[in-house]
Amino acid sequence: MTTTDVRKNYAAFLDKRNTLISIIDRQITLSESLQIDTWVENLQRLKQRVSNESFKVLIIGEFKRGKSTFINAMLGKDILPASPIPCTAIINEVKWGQSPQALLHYLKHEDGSQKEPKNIPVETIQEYVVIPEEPDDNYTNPYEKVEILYPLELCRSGVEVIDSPGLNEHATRSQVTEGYLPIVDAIVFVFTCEALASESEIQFIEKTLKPLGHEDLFFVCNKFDRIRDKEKERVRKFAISKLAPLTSRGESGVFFISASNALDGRLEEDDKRVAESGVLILERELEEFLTNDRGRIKILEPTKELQELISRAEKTIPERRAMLQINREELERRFQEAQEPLKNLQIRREQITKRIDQFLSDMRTRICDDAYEFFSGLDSKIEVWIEECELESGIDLAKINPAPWEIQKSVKSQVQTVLSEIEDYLTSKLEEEFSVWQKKVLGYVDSRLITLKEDIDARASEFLREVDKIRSQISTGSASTHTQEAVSSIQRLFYASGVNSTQGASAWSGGVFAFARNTVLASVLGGTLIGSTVTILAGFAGIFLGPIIGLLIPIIAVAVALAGNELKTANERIENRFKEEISKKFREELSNSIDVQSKQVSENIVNSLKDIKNVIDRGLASEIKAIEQQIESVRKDREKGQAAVNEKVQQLDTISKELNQLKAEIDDFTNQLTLL
Ligand SMILES: Nc1nc2c(ncn2[C@@H]2O[C@H](COP(=O)(O)OP(=O)(O)O)[C@@H](O)[C@H]2O)c(=O)[nH]1
Ligand SMILES: [Mg+2]
Repeated sequence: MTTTDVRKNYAAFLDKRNTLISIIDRQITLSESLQIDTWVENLQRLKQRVSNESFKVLIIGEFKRGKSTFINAMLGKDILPASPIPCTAIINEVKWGQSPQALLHYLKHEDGSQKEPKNIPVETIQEYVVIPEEPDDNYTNPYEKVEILYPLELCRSGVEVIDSPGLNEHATRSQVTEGYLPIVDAIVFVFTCEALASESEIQFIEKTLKPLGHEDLFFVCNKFDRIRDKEKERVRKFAISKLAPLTSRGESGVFFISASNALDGRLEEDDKRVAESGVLILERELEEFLTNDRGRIKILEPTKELQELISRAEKTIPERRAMLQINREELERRFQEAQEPLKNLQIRREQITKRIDQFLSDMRTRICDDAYEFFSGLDSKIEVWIEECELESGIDLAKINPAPWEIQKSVKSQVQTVLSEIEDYLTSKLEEEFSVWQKKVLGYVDSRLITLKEDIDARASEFLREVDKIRSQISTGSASTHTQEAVSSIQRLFYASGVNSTQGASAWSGGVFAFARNTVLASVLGGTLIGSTVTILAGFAGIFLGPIIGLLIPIIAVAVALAGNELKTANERIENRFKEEISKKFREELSNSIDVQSKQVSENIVNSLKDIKNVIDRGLASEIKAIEQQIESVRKDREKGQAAVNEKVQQLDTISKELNQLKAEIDDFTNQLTLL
């Protein structure tokens, strides 16, 4: 199989996307002739969204598994630095660009501000994205990520690849968890065959990836070339037994490849070597998953939305015709009569948004109380954890240089090692504890949101009934009987608001509820929920640990002076003292910050739900505007005189025909999509 075969599905996807865009464009033109600007804006947003759709593939794994090499192999070019020493220091996003370009993004400042990204030559990214070989103590990385734009075939097909440094590092883990897991389409987890499926790797899959809704993982067992032929079968069996149960793809989700052979093969145009590297079958599966599973949703969702917008436009044609044809006095009388109901609509709109505000504020209070209780409960837990903590590293007094001027320095380096071990240990304990709590809270959030949704749905139905009544009153002089809508009232508002209905749905299910893919609401609203964010874990575990190190150094220095010959007992004493001190300090910091922490957590959760209000409000506003713009347009036409009116009536016939035509095309298009 050649590379071109592999890319066929991507091409088919792009074709579909372009077809959809061209239908949207035609609908924009029609809405412009109807002079309903609010529709034009919504359609333009829809078009923007469809045009920007890409497939985001996240590559994760621990250090030196061959992630960067694998990405280079997929791209067929040595773009990312790869090396035997831990190398990538920051996240790299590789995407399509006409000419090579690299944008270096800075980390946000504490006050939330961020410097403009810096444009750097692609050849120099090494200097920025690589950890120095001998970083000094104070080495910190000022960058958030680098965005690499490159004219690569795979990226032209709409694929974006994200390379992450090792998951071994807390900072990377949280950046990946918060920033990328909620938005990526596919995850490739890279292992090395030389040390397959370690405890920490499995933990990350079970504790983080799966709860966030990523069931269909791709597992790559890399460096298969390093395994002796006679052991290959055994390794294969072992990997499958460990990994297949962790992905919904089962055995066919586990791949054995040599990324370096794949890369060299591509660079040397040696098809045989590429084929033997095992990378082709993986690429094909990935492509099928992206274009079929993910791609279908990416096209189908906006298609449904467009269908709804087209039928909305269709409904106004007879209304518009009637308004152009009745006598002038009668029309003005109806417009005047509509003023009061229109004002009432505005009031209803405000009531609905106030209701949502109130709801969110109640929720904030309740979550804050709950968080307070959670944080308070940590105190006794931390004590136990620290007691149970078995250190691998330790303080060895014998290795401490007793020369007075050296003590500080040699103690410091030992303390640092122990401290970072304890930090990792506590961090993972806290993360675990927090994720259990988070699940509980989000369960609560979800159930409250269902209630809110029912409430708003009822109010929205009333609102929309009112909208339809006004429209009919203006065009026919009497209120029509309400026709059954094909979509729910909330859905109609999502469409009218111009936001992605999946975004809307994810707002409902809680921005925080990244595993909302599996929630009740998700099934109520349909669609796959992407674009939600898990913000509440942010920066939580690391905060207490900062100032401890300074406190500990003197303790140890004193102990060293006292230890004399009894080194062994002294060591034990020191370690216990050390743990005690950390535990004390840690709990102290915690109890000082409980207030702030619980406020922060509840604030974060509620903030991520604010979209609900904005989306609904925009939908409500758009419905009102559409009526006003319709009236405005009719008025203008009538002011221009009878000839203009006649012309408009004729134009309406053409528009109506074109709408019919579009509708037929899009039905056809949808059928093709669902047949795929
Ligand atoms: N033998 C062998 N070495 C590999 C393979 N893939 C990567 N490597 C080497 O492993 C080291 C780490 O690779 P890198 O891509 O930087 O790993 P990362 O830290 O996961 O991004 C480099 O020296 C690579 O050349 C492979 O499939 N086979
Ligand atoms: Mg790397």
